[in-house]
Amino acid sequence: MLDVQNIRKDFPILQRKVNGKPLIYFDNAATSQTPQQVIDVIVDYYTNYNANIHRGVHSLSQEATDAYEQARIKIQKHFNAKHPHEIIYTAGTTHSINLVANGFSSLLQKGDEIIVSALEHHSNIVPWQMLCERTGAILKVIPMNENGELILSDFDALLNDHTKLVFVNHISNALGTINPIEYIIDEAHKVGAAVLVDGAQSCPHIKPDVQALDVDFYVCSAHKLCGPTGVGMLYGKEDWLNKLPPYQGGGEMIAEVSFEKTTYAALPHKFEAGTPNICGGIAFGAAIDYMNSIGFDNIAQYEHELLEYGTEQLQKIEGLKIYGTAKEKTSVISFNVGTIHPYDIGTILDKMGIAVRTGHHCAQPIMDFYKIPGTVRASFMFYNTKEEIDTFITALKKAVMMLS
Ligand code: 7TS
Repeated sequence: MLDVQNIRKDFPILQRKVNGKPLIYFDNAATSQTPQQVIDVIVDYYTNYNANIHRGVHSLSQEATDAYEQARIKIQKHFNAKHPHEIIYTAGTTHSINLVANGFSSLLQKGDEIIVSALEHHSNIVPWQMLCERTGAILKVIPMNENGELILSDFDALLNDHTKLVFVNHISNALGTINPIEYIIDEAHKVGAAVLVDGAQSCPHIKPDVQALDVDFYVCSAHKLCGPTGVGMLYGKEDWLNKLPPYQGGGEMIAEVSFEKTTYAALPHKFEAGTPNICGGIAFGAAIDYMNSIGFDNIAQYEHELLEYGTEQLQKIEGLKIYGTAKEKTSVISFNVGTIHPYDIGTILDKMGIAVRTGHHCAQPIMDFYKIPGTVRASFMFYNTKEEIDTFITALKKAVMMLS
């Protein structure tokens, strides 16, 4: 059982008012809030040991390097990667995906096939389209059903000897569907394809074991799991990371440079050109510590209760339709009420201190599937409460009355 009232005290932002009303933050799928424990780590870094890493003999530089590399080990242990050098710091999920897509440019040939799912965020569609343009590879899509679940028999039918890569998110940001990644990874491996799992939405709810999953690449952003923005990670199996060429050239990623020839640094530095987000990396580690102190089983159980309660209450509102009713889903509820535009609902809710996301959620193909311009999306995190859901429902009813 979570002591939610105590947990809420860790998040200073939850004390503030918005438009004169206590903030109710239901936009967690876009970004999560930051606990004091992580804020303290950020303040401590800039107050006491801000310095560039891996290049100074002085104490500050060594302290910063140690903290940054310790955080990498925390991330490695959390995701159960075999080696710390299989964890590449990036600016976030989008950066991680682009790094892999860019690397595959030199490994693919015309006619090779890449499979993505119908449930992807734009960041897991566009880089692969760009890769196809560069290489002549062909993009195929696993379709979804009305509930927002992938149709696995169609996935099976898409796989063949030409399939080189499969990309799928672990959890859909627009609908909350939890995808059967174990099955997808196993089947893709049977035809020799590599699999990248986009964990942007799963990392705050599930603790994945990348070795048990046998996944080739797993990516996520720190800001989704109570860490800062502008930092994330790419996990890649050592063999794959060695095969991929560097993404960006610059300092830190080289072994030796001359005008005739440059050799690259070993993993992970080969992919970490330039001065990184040092403080962000350290705070990413602190965020993982924080999430683990709460416990992922506790988080999943409590958020599931919020999902069930929220769904039940929303379904009582006349004309409300929920998009995404997969059997396996996380605490994301996407909906519309009648023909009211989602943006109008979001604007009125904001006046009442309630933050939800409205629009296509960077997943336009999903909106096209349902033939809608967008949805209102409420996404819950372990620091939200049933009382907040009650206030949200009352506010939503008011908004619907005003707009009908
Ligand atoms: N993949 C998924 C599944 C996501 O939900 C997001 C962000 C990304 C990739 C991109 O992550 P970034 O950290 O690189 O931006 N999703 C959302 C969202 O649902 N609302 O705002 C951002």
